[in-house]
Amino acid sequence: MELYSDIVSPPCQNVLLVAKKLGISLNVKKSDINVAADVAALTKLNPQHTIPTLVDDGHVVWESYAIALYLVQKYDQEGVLYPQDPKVRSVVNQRLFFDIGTLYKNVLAGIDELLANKRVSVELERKLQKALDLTEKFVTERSFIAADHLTLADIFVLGSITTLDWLRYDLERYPGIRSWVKKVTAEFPDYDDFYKEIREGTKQYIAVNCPDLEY
Ligand SMILES: N[C@@H](CCC(=O)N[C@@H](CS)C(=O)NCC(=O)O)C(=O)O
Repeated sequence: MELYSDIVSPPCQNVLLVAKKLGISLNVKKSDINVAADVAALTKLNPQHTIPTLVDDGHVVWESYAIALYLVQKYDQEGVLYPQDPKVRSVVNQRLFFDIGTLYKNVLAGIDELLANKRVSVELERKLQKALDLTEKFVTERSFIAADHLTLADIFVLGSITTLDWLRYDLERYPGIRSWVKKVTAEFPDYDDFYKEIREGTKQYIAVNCPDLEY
């Protein structure tokens, strides 16, 4: 399976972590969304030309949440990352939809504002705080964010929290999130190297594409 990906992209990071946890090796094709040739190659597969894009024996899947669901349906027969119990699964789904529609959405909006106006508006700061207050509640209700073990929801919400690095967001007032991050990342033996790769890739990306931003 090929994954068109760039480590700088949070949705790609999430899919890479899902694959790691499932023990699947993906043939990663580095795809830079600012390079015309890469975008042209990607557009042939995915008219939305977004990364991550997965190709499995000619079958193309994009949208990171859809890719993750495809991978668990194919490789997680026991339903570890995506539990089969409808009630537990509904909590995983709720957290995933919360992530795409609220948490990650506001993190991304914060980055957009920072890039456009050099600061995050008070209104967005308030929305972000509300999303993080909810996240703090979710991660302290159970051992992990949606169950008593790691699920897809932990991986995707971790991606959003990691992306807060772009905003140099201080998580001081969220002790639950900070200890949950340690617990989730401990589930990946090579997470430190993975995080280093994210930081280095993002630093380079910012130096080229948004040099005014401190990271
Ligand atoms: N909702 C999508 C977002 C994917 C996305 O927008 N990826 C960005 C990089 S982080 C991208 O490919 N942008 C290029 C484009 O939109 O042309 C997902 O979760 O996969």
